[in-house]
This record gives sequence, C-alpha cells and structure tokens, in this order.
Amino acid sequence: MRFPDDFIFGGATAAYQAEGATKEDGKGRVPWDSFLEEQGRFSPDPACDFYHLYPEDLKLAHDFHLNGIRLSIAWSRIFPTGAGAVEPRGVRFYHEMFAECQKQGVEPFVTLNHFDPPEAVQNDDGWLNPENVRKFEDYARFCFEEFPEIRYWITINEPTSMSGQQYISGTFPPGEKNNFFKAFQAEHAMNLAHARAVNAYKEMGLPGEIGVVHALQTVYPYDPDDAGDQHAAALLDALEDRFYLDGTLEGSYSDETLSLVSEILEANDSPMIDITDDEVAILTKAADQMDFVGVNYYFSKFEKEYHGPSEVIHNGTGAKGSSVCRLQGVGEERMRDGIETTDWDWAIYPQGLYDQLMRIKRDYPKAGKVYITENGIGLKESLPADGSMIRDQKRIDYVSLHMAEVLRAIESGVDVRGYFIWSLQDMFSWTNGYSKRYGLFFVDFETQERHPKQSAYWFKRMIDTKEIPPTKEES
Ligand code: BGP
Repeated sequence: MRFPDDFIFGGATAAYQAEGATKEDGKGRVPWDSFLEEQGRFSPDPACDFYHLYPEDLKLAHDFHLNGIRLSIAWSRIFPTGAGAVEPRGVRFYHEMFAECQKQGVEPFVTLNHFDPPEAVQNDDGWLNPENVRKFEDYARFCFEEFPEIRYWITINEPTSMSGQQYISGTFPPGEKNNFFKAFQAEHAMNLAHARAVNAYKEMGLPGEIGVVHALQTVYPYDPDDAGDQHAAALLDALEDRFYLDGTLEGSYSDETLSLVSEILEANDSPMIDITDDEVAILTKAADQMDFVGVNYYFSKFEKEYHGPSEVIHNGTGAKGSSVCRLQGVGEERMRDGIETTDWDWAIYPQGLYDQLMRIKRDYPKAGKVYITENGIGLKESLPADGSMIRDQKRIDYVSLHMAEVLRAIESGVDVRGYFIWSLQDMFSWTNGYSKRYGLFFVDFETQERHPKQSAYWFKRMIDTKEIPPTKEES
C-alpha cells in the first residue's frame, strides 16, 4: 500500500527548542529562561539557531523533498509580556521565515503555543487564570489576521504534557509536584483556550484549517486479565488522553471520564475541578467546527494497580532503566517483558499508534482529518571521526515500523493526511538537553553545521516512492 499523492511528509520543530536567540529583537522572557538558568544543566541558546539559520534548514527540507514543516510562533516574540504592545521585529521575523517556507515549497503548520507562554503570563497563575485564557485568544486573533499566508494553524501543543509536567512530575516550570487538582484545572483551561481560538478563527471566516495537537500514549493494563490493572490503565488513560480528547474532539466530558477524574482527585484529597456549562458550550462549538487533530505518538504505557504515594523519577540523561512512575490514585508504570525500550525508557510499541488512531475513529467521530504531528526516536549520536555519514539505523527501523501502522490505519479508514517526523534537525530537548537527538539532520552545536543522517536519505526515498522503503541498504 502507498501513501496518498498529496500526503504531507514533514519535519517538526518548536520555537523554543530550535530558534535560540532568546534575548534578541525584543523577545520577552518565558518561564523556561529562569528554570533552565537555575538548573544550570544546559542553555536554550543557541539551540540549533533556527532564528538565523532557517534559510539553510528550509533549503535542506526542500532538497530532501519534504513538503511540510511544523513550527511554532513564540508568543513572547510578538507580545513580550503576553498582551499590550506588539514587538514588530518578532512579527517581521515570522513573515520572513514563512515566506522562505513558501519559496522552498515546504508548507508551514504553525502552532500558536508550544510549551512557552510568556513569563508574565505564567507568573500571573498561567493557564489557571481565566484572564490568560482571554489573552491567548487575543494573541491568536492577532496572528490569524497578521499572517494570512498561513493555511494550517494548531492552537496548543500537548495540553496534557504541559499540565502534567508543570504540576505533577514538576519537570516543567513552575515545577510543582503531585498537584492533580491544578493539573486537571490547567488542562481544562487549555482546552478552553484552544476552543476560544478555534471559534475566533471560524468567526473571522478565514479559509485555512485549524486543529489541536495531543500527545497520545496508548495505555494497556500490565496484565490484560487482571481487573485491578485494567482499572489502573483506565485511570491513567483518563489522566493522559481521555480528559482532553473529550474536551477538544467531542467538546464535552463524558460521565465516565469525569468519574475517573474525580476518583483520581479524591484519592489525592483534592476537590473536583470547576467546569461550567458555559465553558462546555464553548468547547462543543469548537469541536463541531475544528478541521483536524494532530497526534504526537512516541510510546505506549503498561499500567499496574498501585495504591501507594506518588513517586516519579524522571530519566533526563538517557540512563536506561532509571525511570519510576507511580501515581497516587492512578497506578504504576511497569514495562512488559520483551518490549524494547529507548535509553530514555520509552517503550517502542508501534501497534500503540494504530490502536490510538482506531480509538479516535471509534470514540470521537467528529475528529475528521488526522495528522501525525510528531513521531520519532531520541538517540545519543555523534559525528564519526572519519567524516562519514551518521548511520542511524535505529531511527530508520523506528520510523518504518510506525509508518507501517499509519498505512494500516489509513487502510482501516482513518483519514490520516500527513506525518511529521520529530524532528527536522537536532535541537534541544526540554528536560534532556542536547544529548537526546531526534533530527533527520545532525547539528554540530559548536559550529552549527548540518549533516544529513542516513535516515534523511531513507525518508526522501519514502517521499519519492510514497512507499515504505526497505530498512537496509542492500535489500
Ligand atoms: C513532545 C514535544 C516536543 C519534543 C518531543 C520529544 O512531547 O511536543 O517538544 O520535545 O516531545 O520529547 P523529549 O524532548 O522529552 O524527548
């Protein structure tokens, strides 16, 4: 089976991970600036210096026949404090960069917020403050009007990763731990911010398309026959997938989802979060008019019944086997025997992508078109001393297996329109720094030179033939 002729084969990026130049041209601070400074592990500057080197990266994308790029606008380059006066240098940068995308035949899919709200917004209670939800809508309206050259908009990247890491694992700023109440309330607020932006876009009668991007990890019971494990999997699925799939794709939360959410909150001595009828009406209106959903898929999880306190150990260095995730009122992650994992303990489980896509088709009929907006594997890589090409066989194998599941889903009736590999070029990883590389193009962070990896040539062959190429050169 082949990919459709108009399939988008893209590379994904995000402003804060790629641009660098965090203090240039009037950009406002974001919470990560202080968070990373305090950690002292690595700096967001210069990242892969996309702010200055985008012509080179877009030319590479063009040369390797990619026809799409996912990137984000840094809200703080346009409105340094989230609202008020516009920074014209930020606006000009995005116009120029989008023009270069068009010149190179690489369609930009633009995310309005990819984990980097302005610091002033976060300091004012972030998404938990309804005023900030309104500010996001104003920023979105500004961008819709200012950038008519953009045909594909994404409101928010991965609301649940954002809120979970801000308020449960504490790995994102403000670094709070085990606050399930804030995590769910912030997630609802992001669903709402997303919905307000969708409704604004449609109200403005604009001709393009708009959607949201979710991180979906498919959750299975560790022991499929154990009732306790089955329930733990349902709880984790509610926390990680279902609450915001309901909120954005259906436009209301089902009784079953809300009962799982309240069970988690009760077990953590938290009251139920606030959700008003007026807010649900806004969510429903958006779900009824949204054009597509973006799916970020990297791994699946296997969940065991667990009734102790929360304990999360984040593997942020690639020390294989160091992760722990037990959540009070939810369950414990436990890898099933025989499943390969990455150095960062992510289960390589391509079938999870197929199962997740089929679940969207089954449970969320309003969803419509689907793009795989991120998929890829983080590896420790360095340039061979003899100057030869990086042979990233693991990435080729990983992408090939996941693309096969995409084809299988298309065959089963899921309307998948495109696939964006994470990432186009190497960049920095929020909690792992520069040693976890995902790119088709290797970046030497000292010299900022780009070197296409073997996977880039393999990916190009897939784009040219619209078929999954053999994963070994000789075959
Ligand atoms: C997604 C984010 C990306 C990117 C990716 C890889 O959740 O949207 O921004 O970082 O995950 O994750 P990591 O960098 O933690 O390996």
